[in-house]
Amino acid sequence: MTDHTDLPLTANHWGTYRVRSENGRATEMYDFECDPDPSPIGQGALDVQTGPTRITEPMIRESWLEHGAGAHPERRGQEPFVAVSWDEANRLIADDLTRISRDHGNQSIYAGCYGWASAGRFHHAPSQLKRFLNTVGGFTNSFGTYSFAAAEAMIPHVLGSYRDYIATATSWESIEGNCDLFVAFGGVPVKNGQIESGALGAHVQTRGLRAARKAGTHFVNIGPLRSDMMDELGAEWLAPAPSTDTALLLAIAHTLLREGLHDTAFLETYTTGFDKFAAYLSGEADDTPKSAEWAAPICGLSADTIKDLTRRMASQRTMISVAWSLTRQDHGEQPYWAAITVAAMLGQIGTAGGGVGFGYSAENSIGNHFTSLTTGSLPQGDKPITEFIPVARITDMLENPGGAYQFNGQDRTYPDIRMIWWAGGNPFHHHQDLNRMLRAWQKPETIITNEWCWTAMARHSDIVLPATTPMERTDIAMTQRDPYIIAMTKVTEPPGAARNDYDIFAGIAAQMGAGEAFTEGRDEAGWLRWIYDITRQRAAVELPSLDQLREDGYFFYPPPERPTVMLSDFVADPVANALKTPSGKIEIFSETVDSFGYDDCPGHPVWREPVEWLGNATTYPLHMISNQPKDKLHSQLDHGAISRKGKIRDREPVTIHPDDAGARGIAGGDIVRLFNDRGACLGAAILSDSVRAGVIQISTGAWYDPAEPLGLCKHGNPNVLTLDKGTSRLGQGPIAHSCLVEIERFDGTIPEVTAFIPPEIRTRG
Ligand SMILES: Nc1nc2c(c(=O)[nH]1)N[C@H]1C(S)=C(S)[C@@H](COP(=O)(O)OP(=O)(O)OC[C@H]3O[C@@H](n4cnc5c(=O)[nH]c(N)nc54)[C@H](O)[C@@H]3O)O[C@H]1N2
Ligand SMILES: Nc1nc2c(c(=O)[nH]1)N[C@H]1C(S)=C(S)[C@@H](COP(=O)(O)OP(=O)(O)OC[C@H]3O[C@@H](n4cnc5c(=O)[nH]c(N)nc54)[C@H](O)[C@@H]3O)O[C@H]1N2
Ligand SMILES: [Mo]
Repeated sequence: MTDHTDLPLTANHWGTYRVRSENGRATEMYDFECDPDPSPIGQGALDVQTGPTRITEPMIRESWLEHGAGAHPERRGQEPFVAVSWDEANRLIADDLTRISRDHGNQSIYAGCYGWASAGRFHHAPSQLKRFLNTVGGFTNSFGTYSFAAAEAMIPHVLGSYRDYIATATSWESIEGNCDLFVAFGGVPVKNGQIESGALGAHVQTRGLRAARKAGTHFVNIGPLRSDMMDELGAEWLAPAPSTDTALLLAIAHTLLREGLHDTAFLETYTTGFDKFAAYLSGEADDTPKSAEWAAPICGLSADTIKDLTRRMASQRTMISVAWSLTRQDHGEQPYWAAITVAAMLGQIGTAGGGVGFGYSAENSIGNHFTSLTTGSLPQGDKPITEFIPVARITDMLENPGGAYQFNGQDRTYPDIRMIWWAGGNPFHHHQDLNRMLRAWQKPETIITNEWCWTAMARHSDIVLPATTPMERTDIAMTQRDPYIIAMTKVTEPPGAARNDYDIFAGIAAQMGAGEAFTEGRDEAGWLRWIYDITRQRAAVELPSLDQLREDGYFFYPPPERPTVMLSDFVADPVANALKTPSGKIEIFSETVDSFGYDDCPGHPVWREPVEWLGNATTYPLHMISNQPKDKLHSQLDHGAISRKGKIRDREPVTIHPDDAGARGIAGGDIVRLFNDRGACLGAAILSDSVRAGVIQISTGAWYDPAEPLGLCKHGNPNVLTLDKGTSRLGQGPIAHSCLVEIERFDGTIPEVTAFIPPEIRTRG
């Protein structure tokens, strides 16, 4: 193997790479020498650094420029843009911000700005935007993530924190040789473990899985896709109907209770409220015992299968993994609460290889062995405004200014939004029911986006500010959940007038007389030093100087000597290490949650029928799973070579069970139309029995590509079909995975995919 260790490093959420550049352009990327299992996703970045999809000048939508803010909002996404200078863009933005702030107050500016942006501690676009707006009066923020909003609201009531237990998942080293039975709801999808938010040095998921298997762990993959578990693990596959995991977990709990297989000593010492939950399980509370016989028709598994699995879980060291996807379904709070409860009944929480884990391989850190390091970051400044919405309630907010809603025990009202500003995210990728969102999109007077490429979000904005990519800037990649600290090097020049997000905001701040407040007199180098110094002060071992880090390229932050076991401190001493819950214990019944009085999320785990699932499927008989793509991160690099290679006839592949395809006359490679009352999209059929009958799978990430008739995406973005509704009043999380559709062969003239052709751009003569 050729040695490329003399080349500079760059990093992104999918890994670290060495980059060769010629004449100021990146030409070649090589896998990082410390990574035993590098991801190909990064290679997709090379061919799109320049070219037609790249935005190289500030752009303003024609009507907005000619007639001012609020002009013809219905033309967003259809009208040409006019290229302008930075001076003009800065002046127009400064004037409009001043106007909106004066006339409507800064809470009318929505900059919740959810999105993954790029790795690099300083050039993190959403942090830059939020800091900037805080220096000029503030904005309405968002709370939580699309990844697991339901758990972020729910689990603090149960375990005292959710994030703490994401960061301390029992590591693969503890599972290897200790875990007999690994029961994975949603599998252990190594396609997802390619990613770590904020970058990673070494991919460890396949190695961890293989080591566990070799040491004797038996894997059970519970979910709609056989491919959620590597074939070589020889996993048993159980495929309940999607969105019914809670019923299955309740039946496991019921069986444990009825057969006396539960650990009463553990429940007594470490939990509270089991009696109330037991009354629900046994049917004492509502006349419905949550038995295996009860769950069998709901899940589509036999009662014997459920009981057999339960007995095996009780007789061996068992790890329960619950994929993050389980939170992105209707009542997504429940599967997590129920899984923690079952793990508590098994009494193995805190033991090596036993207990519960939140989403093994959802990202590379889950199961990785590392010491948490709270790194420095760009300060967001004082917050003049504390208004927020739960992140996935954006359309509700736009439709309903002043409208009342509930969230995690709070009675709240939606602000009246006049301006939206996004940097580092793409709601046309991430949000549900895009046709509904598009209608609401007409509400704001001004929509501004910082982007480097012509995503649907950029196209549907009034003002587009051209940003840089990681290879075009100097930074430090480091995160709390990966042991590698990477010195990112600028290896190429930004094209045209593209600027770092930092410089974009510094320019507008200067225009508004807030330049000094935003920059504090620091440039990129100054902030990097500032952020790194703070990180060094917080580190448990001496970190190299910044100059030394740059010379070495990276630093490996030593992991703890002993493998991590989640909640082992609490189990060793539940008094000294009490949880941050009201009782200090695991709350199987939560007085707090009960006091909210929500019937869609009462005081203990419950089964509530999802709004859409196979159990109520009539007009639209198929359950659509729109999971994470294996060849990109969300919509990022969909225009790059790696993602485009995965498409069939330019469309996103749709996996269908051969029986479902046969019944509809669909053959492999056919262009198909997926539809329901909310919208439709095209895709290309793959027939496979690795998907459960009655379920179709289409990954997210195809750039939204609307066509006439309105409501159709030509390319395959599943979010034209998904339902936009909160998980419950507690979490208000997104429910993308609870969605019914129908599918048919598309026999019409197949429209060209135009998502990668930029909008019309006019230059002023
Ligand atoms: N149907 C369905 N929908 C889903 C999901 C699902 O499972 N099913 N999953 C959900 C989940 S878990 C998530 S996390 C979301 C993800 O949703 P997002 O995080 O919004 O998706 P990304 O495509 O990562 O968007 C990041 C954007 O930032 C831009 N960007 C990158 N670097 C920079 C930079 O330095 N500066 C600027 N200005 N821009 C930059 C990229 O070009 C990209 O357009 O999607 C959610 N949506
Ligand atoms: N390559 C790649 N990796 C990624 C990402 C990416 O975009 N690309 N995104 C990252 C992000 S932001 C996140 S949040 C994580 C998300 O991690 P996850 O939430 O785990 O991701 P998904 O791929 O949506 O879901 C995993 C599997 O859960 C199964 N599943 C869906 N619904 C159900 C259900 O009701 N019951 C059961 N038992 N199983 C179900 C599906 O078969 C699916 O393949 O992935 C991260 N990793
Ligand atoms: Mo996510």
